[in-house]
Amino acid sequence: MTPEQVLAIPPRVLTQAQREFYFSEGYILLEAIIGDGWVRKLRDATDEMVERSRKVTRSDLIFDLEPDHRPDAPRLRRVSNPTEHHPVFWQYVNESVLPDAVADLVGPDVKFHHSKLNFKWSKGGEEVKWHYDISFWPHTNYSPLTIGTYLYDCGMSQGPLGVIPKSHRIEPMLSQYDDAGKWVGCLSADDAAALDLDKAVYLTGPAGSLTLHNCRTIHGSPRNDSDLGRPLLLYTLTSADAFPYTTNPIKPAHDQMLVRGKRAAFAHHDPRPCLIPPDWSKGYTSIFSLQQEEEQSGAMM
Ligand SMILES: O=C(O)CCC(=O)C(=O)O
Ligand SMILES: [Fe+2]
Repeated sequence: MTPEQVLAIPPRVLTQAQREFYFSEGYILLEAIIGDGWVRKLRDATDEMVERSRKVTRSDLIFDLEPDHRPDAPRLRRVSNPTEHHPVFWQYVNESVLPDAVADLVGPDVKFHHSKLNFKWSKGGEEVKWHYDISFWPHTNYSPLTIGTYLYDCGMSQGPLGVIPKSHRIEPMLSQYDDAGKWVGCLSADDAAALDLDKAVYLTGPAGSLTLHNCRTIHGSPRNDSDLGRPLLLYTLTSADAFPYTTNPIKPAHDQMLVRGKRAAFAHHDPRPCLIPPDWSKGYTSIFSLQQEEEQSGAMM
């Protein structure tokens, strides 16, 4: 659906002004929209995942670990596909207000693409450099968006998600390959320096806040040198009429399942070209490993 078609349908949870803001700016922050009940369940499920990680010594398909992760002092970068590893993460994306908020931005038929739980551990959780998501997993249109849920309060010192307003409109798309043609998954230093970085908006908020950014919106997040961790639970959802045309890099079991509405009868195609990733069927390295230039062949996001 086009933004105009989406906006013509009465909203479920957002105001019309919030929807218009998202389409104009490429992001929106919904402060403390998730109730305490869900926040508690998500924190407990996250704690269980951290407990399980104590037995893991090197990054694998589920756990992406910082190099100094230890059984008695876990340091996780990411849990991939959390919806497959704890039922609460799948219940949340189906039964909470989250998919209703997304339906207000992509239309009533909403599909799951993937999920991940990014930690940004206290005292050294790594920076995520400026990048946009869609060229990791191109789709027939630009409805895909990523929703972050803050499980705890996130202030400036915890490495909040930062977005560049209106960057989803940049044409043509900037490259995420280096000068030698190697995929780096982020903008070059020159392209990043040419952005309006002083206009970056850092999405800080209390526990239960949602960050929503469009798949073309340039975003990143600073290091977390504070004493508090910053678990950020991320889901990528799309309009049901958006179809991926490259391999899903992390092969989620729930890929393409509907979380609201019905299956699309027709694919919607946006004519604007999309930067293509490397062939993920040959292996995928997480954005963290990639951006920190670590060799972890086979490690998955
Ligand atoms: O964890 C973050 O701050 C952002 C991560 C992100 O943008 C991504 O994984 O694509
Ligand atoms: Fe991203």
